[in-house]
This record gives sequence, structure tokens and C-alpha cells, in this order.
Amino acid sequence: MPKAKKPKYHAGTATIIGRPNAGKSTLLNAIVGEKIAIVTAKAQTTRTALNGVWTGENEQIVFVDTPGLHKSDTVINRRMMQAVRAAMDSIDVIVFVVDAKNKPNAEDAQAVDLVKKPGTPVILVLNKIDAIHDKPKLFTLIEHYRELHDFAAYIPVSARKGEGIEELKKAIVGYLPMAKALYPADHLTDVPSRFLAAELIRERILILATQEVPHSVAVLVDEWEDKTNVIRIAATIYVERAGQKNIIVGASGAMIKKIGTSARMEMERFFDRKIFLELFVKVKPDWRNQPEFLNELDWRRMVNDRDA
Ligand SMILES: Nc1nc2c(ncn2[C@@H]2O[C@H](COP(=O)(O)OP(=O)(O)OP(=O)(O)O)[C@@H](O)[C@H]2O)c(=O)[nH]1
Ligand SMILES: [Mg+2]
Repeated sequence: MPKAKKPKYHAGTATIIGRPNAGKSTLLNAIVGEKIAIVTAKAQTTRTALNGVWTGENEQIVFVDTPGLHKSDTVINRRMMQAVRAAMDSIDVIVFVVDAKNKPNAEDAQAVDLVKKPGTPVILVLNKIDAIHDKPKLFTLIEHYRELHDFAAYIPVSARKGEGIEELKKAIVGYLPMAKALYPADHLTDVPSRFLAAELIRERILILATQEVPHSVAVLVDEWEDKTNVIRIAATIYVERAGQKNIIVGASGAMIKKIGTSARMEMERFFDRKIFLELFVKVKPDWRNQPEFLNELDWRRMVNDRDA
């Protein structure tokens, strides 16, 4: 009997791009089914490009989440925009995410201009449709965006509720070349565990310490010790001014305790292990303009403990 023909395999990379707060990281997490990227209501939550792999029956898509498109004034902001541009190189599809609650304004039009790239299809994702009750509004919105660019597809989704994700993956696969899988089927991300842990701490700070700290906070994991029953993690939270340190520490250390407990619970869920977490807070004036410190924060320079 002749052997059944093997179905053709498609694989490639899709970069997720959009303005701050559009829901790019929420979308990445919804697609891969794990929380790889941190999500908060604050703009410019994501500071670096990071990938998440989705593997289907006969296809694999490597998604890359990126920082929101914004003006660059500090060294860190310039690096964030460099990361976006680099993540647009040698890829198969651009997934341009917009908040469907808003009509496109001049800044959205500028963002569209940035993603127009000859030879690379751009799929428009209209996110947050769970917050739109007047559905015909979506058609009007699509027409507005169509005037700005002839997108390869227009896909309404709710990243938060996981709606429209299948349609999006299908549309992307249609633009992928025939190729072998780039990663083993169970590979989730290239991002090392110690970076994910630091990001979870930063997320808790952005959510809990609401006063004037978000852009001034950086987190580095200093120690990571895998013991039989527990992972022991020591991390430092960097801020730019003494006043911000006071906010993070809180009265009698109440805030840092809250941040620590909340981050530890998130980590235990993600790593599926018991975590012992120690946190320190340091003032490092103007760290956002210090290239060497920014290198230290870059996960590509860290060792991947998770696969070790
Ligand atoms: N209602 C609703 N809110 C959403 C949806 N997706 C994301 N959000 C919310 O939008 C806010 C921003 O989400 P993020 O995923 O952090 O957005 P982002 O585009 O990655 O933002 P930056 O990293 O700052 O560029 C958060 O409060 C999310 O909970 C959605 O489908 N529906
Ligand atoms: Mg993000």
C-alpha cells in the first residue's frame, strides 16, 4: 500500500507591533497559553522584544512581542525602538495591533507608516472587541484603517477573552513559507527564567505602587538557586530617586512586603515550584541613560537557567 503523503509543514516568524497599551503582550500570552510577557494598564510596560512559540499540527509560528511605538527621548527609549525595528527584520508577517475602542488618530497613522514594509504582509488586529457593544462600529473602524493601508487581513479579537485567536493564527499561517519547525514542539520561549522572574516583580510594582514610579523601575535577579523543594531567588529593584525608594518600601516596609508576596505567588504559578524570594531596593540615579546597566537588563546576555 502506498504510504500516506505527509502534510506540508509551514513555519515562520510573526512580529507583534502597535502603540503602547494596544494589548500586544496580552495577545502573545493568549496565543501561547502561558504568561510570558507582563501586562499592566500602564503604557510602555514591555521594554524589550521577546518571543513565544506556538506549535500546531502542521505549522509553527514564532511570535515576537515588542515595546509599544513611542517617541524616544532617553537611551532606554531609543533602545526600545531599536528593538522594535530589529524585530521587523527577516520576518514573515507583521501583526499590527490596535485598540478597537479608538478611532485612528494622527499617531495611529504614523504607526501604520512605520509598519509598511515592502514584501512583508501586515495583518491588522482590532483588539479589545469585548469592550465594544456596538458591533457595526467595527466595520467603520476597518474602513478607516483600510484608508491608511491595504492590510493583508483584518481580524477582530479579544486578547483578554481569547476570542478571534484561531482566526488570527490561520491568517498568519497562510503567509508562512513551507519550512521545518524552528523549535521543538514543546519549546515555549527563548527568554531565560531569571528574566521572567524579574519581569514578574516589575509587573507587581507597576500594579501595586501606583505613584510616579513606573518608568523609573528596573529589576535584576542577582541569585537563583535551584534546591530540591524550592527555588531561592534574590533580586534587586532599582529606582532613580530616594523618594521612589520610600514609595516602594512603604511605611514600615508594608509595600515591599506586598510586592514580594504577590510576585512570589505569580512565580510559583509560572514555575510550578515553591519559591523563596528576597527583595532589595537600590537607588541608581539616571539608570535609564546608562548603556552598561541597560546591557545588564538585556535578557539576551543572561544565561538560560531554565534549560540548564
Ligand atoms: N478589554 C480588554 N482589555 C484588554 C485586552 N487586551 C489587553 N487589554 C488591557 O489593555 C492593557 C494593556 O495591555 P498590554 O497587553 O500590557 O498592552 P501592550 O500593547 O503590550 O502595552 P505596552 O507593552 O505598554 O506597549 C491592560 O490593562 C490589558 O488588560 C482585551 O482584549 N480587552
Ligand atoms: Mg507589552
